[in-house]
Order: sequence, then structure tokens, then C-alpha cells
Amino acid sequence: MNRVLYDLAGRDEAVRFSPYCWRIRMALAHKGLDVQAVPWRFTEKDRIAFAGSERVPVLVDGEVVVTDSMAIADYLEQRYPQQPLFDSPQARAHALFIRHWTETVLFPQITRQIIADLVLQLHPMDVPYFRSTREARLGMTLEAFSADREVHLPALRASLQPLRATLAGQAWLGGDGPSFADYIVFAAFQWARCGVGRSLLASDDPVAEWFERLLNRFDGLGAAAPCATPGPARA
Ligand SMILES: N[C@@H](CCC(=O)N[C@@H](CS)C(=O)NCC(=O)O)C(=O)O
Repeated sequence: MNRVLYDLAGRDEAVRFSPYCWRIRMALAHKGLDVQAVPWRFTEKDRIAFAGSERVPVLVDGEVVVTDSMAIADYLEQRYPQQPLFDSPQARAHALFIRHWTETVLFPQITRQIIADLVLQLHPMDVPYFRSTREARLGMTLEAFSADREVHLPALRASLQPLRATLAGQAWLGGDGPSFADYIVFAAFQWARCGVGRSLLASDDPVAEWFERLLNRFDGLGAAAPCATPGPARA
């Protein structure tokens, strides 16, 4: 069956960094499903208009079109019940907490760390759109928002304590094996790793060891993904 994922790309179309799309790349691999991850840029709204969405991920699975990472995970779970992403209704409910923690606690801190570098990696056609929408949201320039990022890095790392404490007692957020909750948090760090070529984790942090294990899952899907090299992107 023809399965396509519209996947956010940088100036270099091989560099894929969306924290929402990475959840789905991992979820598809978890279920052993192949996908063609086609590059999409922020301003190519017309290319996904058929899906009624202005955002990616958009999954086209044969005749079925699904948007929104959580809805895609639910669809995959129902359509391909093998190798569950959630295991139980409770696990799905807990994954929702992880999703909101990731999006409301982690994302803003990661944004501060990476956004001024990320804009350098975008396709030139995306830059004015990205800058104007994000600067309006932040109320300042990307550079001003990121200026004292080093000062804020310890707070980001400290905020990972719930994750660190959980992983001290079990190998994965999902318990004995990774679940969609693991992929949600993994994808947030893959955003920084692929988008700007930086790890935000201290090398001696057990969270870094967990991240490494996820990078190496599925024949190294995450580890093999092309990443931006810090600094302005080459054409
Ligand atoms: N709630 C959505 C959010 C998806 C989302 O925001 N995707 C970003 C890429 S990381 C996007 O497509 N943004 C388009 C834009 O900002 O115009 C999900 O979970 O899939």
C-alpha cells in the first residue's frame, strides 16, 4: 500500500526536524510500517490543502488521510493493532499527560535554545513567514529570545527530573518497552539534534542514555537521520 508522510524539511531537504513528525516516524517504525516521508516546507500550505490542514504531520495511508500527531497515533493503533503504541486506555491517557508536559514545559525551553539557529537552517522561502509568525508569538526577535540561552540551559535540564526519576526505575516511559510516550519526548530532543545539530542533554545524564537507545531503535532510524551542522545552512 502506498503510505506517505508529509514531513517538515529544512533548506537541505534531507534534514527533517519537526517534533510532531518525528513522533510519527517512530510510531510507524514501531509498528513495522514503511512510509515515504516527503519533504514539506512551512509555506507549502497548498500541498497539504487536500488534507484540510496547514500543518504537518499529514499521513496518507492508501485512501485515508489523517492529520495531527495524536490523531495519527490513534488511527495507526486502530488500523494496525500489532505492536501497540499504548497497550491500554490508561496508557493512552498517560501519554496525553506526557504530550502536554512536553508541549507546555519542554517545547518553550527548547525553543529558546534553538530558534535563532533553526531559522538559519530553513529554506529561504520559509524564513520571512517563520520569522514573522514566531516573533509575533514571542513578542521579540528570535535572536533576542535566544540571547541568554546558556543561562537557561540548567533550568531545562533540571525540568527533566520527572523523566530522569522515572527512567531510574524502568527502561522506558512505556515500562518494559517504548511506547508513544517515549516517542513524544524523544521527538522533542530530535528536533534540536536534527534542526540545529546540538544535543541539549548533558552527556552524563541518564536521559541522554535513554535518548541514545531510542536513536538506535529500528536499525538506527533516528541516529541515521541527517542533521543540520551548526551555523548557516549551505545551499
Ligand atoms: N497539534 C499538531 C501540531 C503540528 C504542528 O504544529 N506542526 C508544525 C511543524 S513542527 C507545522 O506544521 N507548522 C506550520 C506552521 O507553523 O505554519 C500535531 O500534533 O500534529
